[in-house]
Amino acid sequence: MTRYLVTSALPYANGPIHFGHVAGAYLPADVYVRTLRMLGEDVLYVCGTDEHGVAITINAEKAGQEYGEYVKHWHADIKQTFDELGIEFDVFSGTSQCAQHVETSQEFFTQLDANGFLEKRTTEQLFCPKDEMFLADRYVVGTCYSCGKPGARGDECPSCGTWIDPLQLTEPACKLCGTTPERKATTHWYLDLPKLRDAKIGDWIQNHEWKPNVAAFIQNLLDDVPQRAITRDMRWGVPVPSEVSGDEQDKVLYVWFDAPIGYVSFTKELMAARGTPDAWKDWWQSPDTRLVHFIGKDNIPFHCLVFPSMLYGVQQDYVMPWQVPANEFYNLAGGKFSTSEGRTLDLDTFFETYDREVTRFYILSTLPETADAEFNLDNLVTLNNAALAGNLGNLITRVLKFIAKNNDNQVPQLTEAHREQYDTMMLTDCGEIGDPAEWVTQYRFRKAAETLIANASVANVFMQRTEPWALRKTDPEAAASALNTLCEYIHWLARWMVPFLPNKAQALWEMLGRPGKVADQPWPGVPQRATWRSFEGGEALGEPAALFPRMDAPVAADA
Ligand code: B3M
Ligand code: ZN
Repeated sequence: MTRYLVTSALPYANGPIHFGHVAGAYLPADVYVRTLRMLGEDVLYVCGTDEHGVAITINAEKAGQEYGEYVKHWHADIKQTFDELGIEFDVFSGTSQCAQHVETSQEFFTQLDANGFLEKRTTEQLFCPKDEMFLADRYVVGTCYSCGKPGARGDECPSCGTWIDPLQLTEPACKLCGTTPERKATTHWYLDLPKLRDAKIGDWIQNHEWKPNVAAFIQNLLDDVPQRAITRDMRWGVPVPSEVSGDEQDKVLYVWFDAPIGYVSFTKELMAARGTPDAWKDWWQSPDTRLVHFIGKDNIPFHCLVFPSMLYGVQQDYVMPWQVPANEFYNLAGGKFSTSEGRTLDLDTFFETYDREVTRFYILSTLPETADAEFNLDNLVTLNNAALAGNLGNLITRVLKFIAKNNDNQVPQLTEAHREQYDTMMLTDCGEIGDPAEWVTQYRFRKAAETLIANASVANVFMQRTEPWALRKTDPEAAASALNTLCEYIHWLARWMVPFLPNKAQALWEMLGRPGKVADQPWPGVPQRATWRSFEGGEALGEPAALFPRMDAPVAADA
């Protein structure tokens, strides 16, 4: 049994989550976690909202809300969407709410400082004389010095992605009042990334095996690593520890410094709630842990360079990331999903019409694993009607309804004389049966979903070849044996479905008359002739129902 510590990027508590986020970092992680659990691995899945930073304070101010109240609202909204999509964490906390977060973040700061990886410097920063505040990050806007486009912010240029030095912006302005800022001296702490690179992280990054699209990104990351300021002049955030800040009370840790530490503090919170407060160390400070960060590609520098540097720099035996399965972007009909630009779907209305698990399966089938991909409602309907209703659902409904009607809803008998013939037909002759888990563990979720459907096709071929409803009239024993074989195979499908369609899998499990939770079953792998059967015949089945109703083509207004 291997220990897997799985995280998904902490969503900002700054607006609703959309399918772009879901496809990037959450759904794949949930499928991965569910699969590993059935494979018998020891898994912890940690997430929560990212609640600090200037993007949040600006929007809370606009909404006229207290920061704490604002982030709690979005925390609950985001959590609800995850619940609706069946994305289940062991802990879903928040960086301003977790009781362990301030202390843990301050400890990282203090240790990095003690180990010589922080540098304190007084420099000039942009200050708005009207609002009487330093303009951290997004509080300043201007023209990008790299691509020349307007709309660059003090942290990043949205047009070209450059990390911005606000002092170099052309025509800087205060985001709040438009005033041209002045320069004023202030003291900040910088994470010495060049030093950390030379001490260890550079070699580690270069020798580590990354997912191919991540490896391509990483090549450029090391050449030009700057020191990064990790403190800000503002009040919302984790305060800079008072031993170092002295009388400077208005400084907090930069949101990107404290956010990844959330993975650690949320684990501490969970273990404290379980009554084993020290158990977090078994996960974070054990060399055997496989730490896996699911993220969108824009978060690669932080998860492959900055956070590993912090984990190493505190010198407390923290584990390094094992894999960082980053996805490309998932778009909505040709453009980015964007809540601020109104390019999004209202999920409450959406889920009134579209089944949540079908949506989940569709997103998995179109994940942006190696290239950008897109959510398209017509394709969702087509996938439902062909792969789910037409293939998987058709098989299940036809077999189980037929048995309910004609065999008193009991598993038909397998006659010894037909066993070998039907084993061979189902397991060998009707098509290749693959193991979806083999793809999941390689982060190939689209392939995994395809494999599930391909496995259902095998049984559909078997059903067409044996035609039990016709065969029943000429050879009832053969027909019963064929139906028994189909029940057996559907019993495999129910377990293969769990990571992708957890609630439908459970419903199917109950239709098969099986007790308990199908998710608690061990992962079945691929059926082996000698051991694959479990129904003797005569077992009572549950009530059959259609799992995947056909959908109508979307009306234009939906799309
Ligand atoms: N809050 C999410 C984003 O960049 C950011 C991730 C933090 S992970 C530690 O969309
Ligand atoms: Zn730019």
